[in-house]
Amino acid sequence: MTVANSDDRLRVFIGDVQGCASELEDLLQELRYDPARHALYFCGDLVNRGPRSLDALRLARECGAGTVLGNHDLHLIARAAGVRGAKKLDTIEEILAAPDGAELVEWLRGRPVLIEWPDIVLVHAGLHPEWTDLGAVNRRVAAEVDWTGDPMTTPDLRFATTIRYCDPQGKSPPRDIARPARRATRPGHTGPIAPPYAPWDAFWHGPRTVVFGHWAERGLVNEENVRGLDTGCVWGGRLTAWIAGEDRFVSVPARATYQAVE
Ligand SMILES: [Mn+2]
Repeated sequence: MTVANSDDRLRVFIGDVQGCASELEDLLQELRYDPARHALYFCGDLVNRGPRSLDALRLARECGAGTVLGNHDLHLIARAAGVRGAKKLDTIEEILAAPDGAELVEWLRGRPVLIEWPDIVLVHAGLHPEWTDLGAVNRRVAAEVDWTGDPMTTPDLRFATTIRYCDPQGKSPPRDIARPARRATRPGHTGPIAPPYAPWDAFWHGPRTVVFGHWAERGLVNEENVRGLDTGCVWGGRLTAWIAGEDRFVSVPARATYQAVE
């Protein structure tokens, strides 16, 4: 979906919440969030692994926030549809059991893969190097995805919500280097990777700025035409916002380490 410029509010983009609703409340306070002045946009993965996924989902929806789908959101949708079982670290049972759970999942299912403006593109994980017409990607996904099955079988949806490294044709590297061991990476390091593979954004040359999440191991990314906002709150890091109009980051620390770094 393309958002018109008729909204004068400051666009505030928020990284992967993953059920860290307390930190989201802290961040909104730190931002002095005012719905009349700020339009909120989430990078996806509102839920899972953290302690308050139900509250995070409710809060995002109540704020009227723009949100793109993340892999954990898709996991919740697939579990609600009964086509996937629980994973060991899942913390989304409270949503499935909540009186408004079905409604919240329905809301999530209506979120796009990409949100674009004349100057910014929002996506959970990354953009395929060969995508030129991003509106067409949203339309293709909407036409192809079967919500009664596993949405991850839709190739464009899978790419946009999971990619880290790829080659210039968008091909992923072998699995063993796609996701290097967590201990092998530090913030600012992108792991053992060799050409032709590179972080997907190596193939993005602007002019629009892409805002994304998903890559906590990489940490904050502040490069030309790219802003990466997953600073690993659920792992005991921080929850980060980027105020686009001021090109400024605001973040708050995690109140706890909710998931241990392996
Ligand atoms: Mn993710």
